[in-house]
Amino acid sequence: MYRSEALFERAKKVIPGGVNSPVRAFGSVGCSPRFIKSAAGALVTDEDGNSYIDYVGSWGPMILGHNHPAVREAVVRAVENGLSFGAATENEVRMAELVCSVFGSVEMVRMVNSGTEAVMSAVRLARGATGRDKILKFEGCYHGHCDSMLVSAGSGLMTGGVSASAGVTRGCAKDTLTAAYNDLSMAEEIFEKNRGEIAAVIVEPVAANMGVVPPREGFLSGLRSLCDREGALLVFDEVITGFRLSLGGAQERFGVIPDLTALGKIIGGGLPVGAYGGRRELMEQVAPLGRVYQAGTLSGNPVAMAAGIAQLEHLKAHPEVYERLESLSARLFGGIQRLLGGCAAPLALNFVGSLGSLFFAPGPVRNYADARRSDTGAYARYFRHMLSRGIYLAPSQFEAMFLSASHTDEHIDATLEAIEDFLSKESA
Ligand code: HOZ
Repeated sequence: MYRSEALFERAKKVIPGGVNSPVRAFGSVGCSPRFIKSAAGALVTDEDGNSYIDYVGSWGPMILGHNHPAVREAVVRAVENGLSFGAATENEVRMAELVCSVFGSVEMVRMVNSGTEAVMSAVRLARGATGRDKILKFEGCYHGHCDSMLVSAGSGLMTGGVSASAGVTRGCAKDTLTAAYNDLSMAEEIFEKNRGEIAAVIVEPVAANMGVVPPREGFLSGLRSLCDREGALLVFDEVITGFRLSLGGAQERFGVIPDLTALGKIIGGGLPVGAYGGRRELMEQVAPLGRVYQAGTLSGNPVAMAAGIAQLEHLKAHPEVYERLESLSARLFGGIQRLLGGCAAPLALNFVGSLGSLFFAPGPVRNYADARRSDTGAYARYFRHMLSRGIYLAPSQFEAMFLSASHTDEHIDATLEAIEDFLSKESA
């Protein structure tokens, strides 16, 4: 038995499903998860010594590649000074200054420990600031696992074939309204029916948890105008897009400015960090200045701050990282597009910058209903074929492919070759 398989058997006895986050269980791709021992650059290596070209990148944060020396060295230096103080530190100030300097819409920011916490806190702040209860979210967008966001959610819920989690009270779910992604008129109708009751619209500016679904022209700016007209706040969940689609996130790339921004993953350089921020007068409503309570012993943890600062400073000092990501994206996704041109199977490719998804569905894929038409059995075959060729993709149709600055043209060409072989095998 392979070591990964043996570990999975042991894990299943003591961890629900053998994993600490559902998608990792490989449940929808028909094989058992690879247990990862180490990672460097664009490669991950499993417990059996197999190395793979990695397109998961820890689900986003490894924008520079795994174990980047600048980040690793900053962590080692920080560890020498202690692990957690539960007290204010200079690095928290540096981190906040850094985030405010790259996100034009963020004048003040609060550090938390994950994207889930960032969203949960931003939603609470939106409710506290507006005195309204309801939140509008979009089907298939995933905003972490706080109760109010587990309604029509993407990511692992889609893989598991459900759209809502058990354990969320009806009372909580009734305040979460949902519209189809990219459907501005549906959002407008919902506002009409709930006039004066919606605190905020929360959206992934590029949806990346039902596979990647870009916003239609005018969708994000339409949401901005709608929120302004209705006195609601616009919250961008940039946990995946922040610092990735450009240094200033999707809001910079698309030129639409939210009231509040939730950040996660990338901001920790690989350690558990999230953050939420926005305009000063909103953020001043957070305790201890205001009446919206949010706290955490490990928030602003010194080791996590050191990792995050190192990664963000590197990104800020090296704008060529973004040029590189765009050129890798053109090579990979342009290459896949060309392969699809010669292929009769119903496949659709969506991508924005260094994020993309190949859907085993007839295109276009513009929302949850379109994504749901995917042939997940075909994705599972594709996943296993790619894994056998040394390429590690997201173990679900409904997640993204993440490029890092450590991928090379050779990695991309090997990936394209494996995809081409898969497509010709499937059509034979
Ligand atoms: N929900 C995450 C992807 N959108 C997966 C997290 C993980 O398994 O680490």
